[in-house]
Amino acid sequence: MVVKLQRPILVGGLGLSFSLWMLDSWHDSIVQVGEFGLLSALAVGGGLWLFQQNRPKDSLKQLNDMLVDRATVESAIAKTETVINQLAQESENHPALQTLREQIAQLLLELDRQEIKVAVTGGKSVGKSTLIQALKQIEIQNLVSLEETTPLFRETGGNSDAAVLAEVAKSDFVLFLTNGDLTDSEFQTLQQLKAANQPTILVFNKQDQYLADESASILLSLKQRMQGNVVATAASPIAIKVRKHEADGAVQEWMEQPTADIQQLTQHLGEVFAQQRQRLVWVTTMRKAGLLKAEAKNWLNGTRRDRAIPIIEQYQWIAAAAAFANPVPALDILATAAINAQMVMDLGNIYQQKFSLEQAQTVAGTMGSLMLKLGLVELSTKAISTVLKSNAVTFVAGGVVQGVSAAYLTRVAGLSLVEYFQQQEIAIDSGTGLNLENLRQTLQKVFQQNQQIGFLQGFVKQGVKRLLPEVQQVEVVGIQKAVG
Ligand SMILES: Nc1nc2c(ncn2[C@@H]2O[C@H](COP(=O)(O)OP(=O)(O)O)[C@@H](O)[C@H]2O)c(=O)[nH]1
Ligand SMILES: [Mg+2]
Repeated sequence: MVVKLQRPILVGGLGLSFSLWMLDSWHDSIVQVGEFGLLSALAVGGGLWLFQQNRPKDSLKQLNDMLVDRATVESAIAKTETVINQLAQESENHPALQTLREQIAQLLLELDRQEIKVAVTGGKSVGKSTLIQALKQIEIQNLVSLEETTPLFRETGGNSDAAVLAEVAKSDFVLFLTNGDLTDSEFQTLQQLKAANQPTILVFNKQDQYLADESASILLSLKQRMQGNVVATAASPIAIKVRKHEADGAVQEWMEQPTADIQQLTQHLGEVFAQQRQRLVWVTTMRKAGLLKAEAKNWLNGTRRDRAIPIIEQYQWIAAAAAFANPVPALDILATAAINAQMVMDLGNIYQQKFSLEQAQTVAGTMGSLMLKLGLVELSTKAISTVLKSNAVTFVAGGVVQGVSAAYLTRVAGLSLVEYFQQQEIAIDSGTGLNLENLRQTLQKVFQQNQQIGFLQGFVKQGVKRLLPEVQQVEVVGIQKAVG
């Protein structure tokens, strides 16, 4: 302890950056000092104000960095409303409309919400309930509600963490509890919260379970990982044995429960809530508007997809028939039949991406050369002929490979366009500026999704049935014979 206590005295004589660096570790030693009840007795003196400045300001800073004001939130809500209105326009009686509209009305009211909602989360038994009890006893501030989530990181139930986080997303401030060094999943969850713009502070609870040195070094490493945004607490410190020696030599012993050590936390919360109450609510409302917009867009994409799939299927069989009737070398399939500019236009229409015929032809051409470059044409014709040969079909009529391949490539192209359009902002018209890199990735992804052998077998069967209905019958008869 003595060694550590010398640090503050050093600070004054060192360069600023070094002292700032020192502050972190210095803070830790103060915490320990506090534990031993010596703080007041020490000549920390003039340095103390520096220590005060080193309170975990980072969730405050984090909030200040979130450039959000009332107007920004209102405009986010308006954007969400646009998507909902678009859904109403395209699917008048959509079952989700009512709740979406109720939620958007709610968001406008939320802007003036007074009560701050704090979510207390973390793994099982980290002390969430205990901390809430302790905080309630000293009443951090009025108009604050504390809510404990179900524990994170339980092995059972795959997506239960996602459900917890969805719940947490509705709160204004998150206390994330841990009892020591962060596990990988704890760290990842904290990153997720950060990415979601959720003001959070990491609470290192049960620090009493460690020796002072240990807990100081844990706190230091937590701070390094969390850019300082950490406080240490002991919501319910272990009872300690007190021994009293009487004058007559008798010894009395009893257990004493130390009071909760949550002062760092309450001070921090006090500052955050005093300075940032309004902003906290805005940030939350902004997040909720974003989530609601995503939900509305999801529904919208769903209804659009329902209209897009039959169109793709239609073009798929047109392409199949054309390539079957007029077989060309496999690699030329694209050029002749597969990606129809008219399909690009039809799909674009569904997704409010208007193309002129000329633009659609460019898109079709671009997709064709991308598919060729990515090797998708070769891969699929090979896969399709393999499936055809291994099928019960004993002969493969000329043109079948070409026909089925054309259908398959049309499908991949159509689904890729759907996927690509889905990612676009709603209500931004013009489909001119095609993001090629994005399209390339989408094509690859969709191709891989439709590459499974099971899918290909089904697709080939369907194609054969379309192109050669009589072969299908032969095949069926053949199977029946084999069974009989
Ligand atoms: N030593 C110690 N134990 C604690 C502390 N906080 C909570 N506990 C104990 O940890 C256990 C789990 O606490 P609980 O609040 O139920 O955890 P929850 O599952 O996160 O709600 C209980 O036995 C608490 O008494 C603390 O700061 N120090
Ligand atoms: Mg609990």
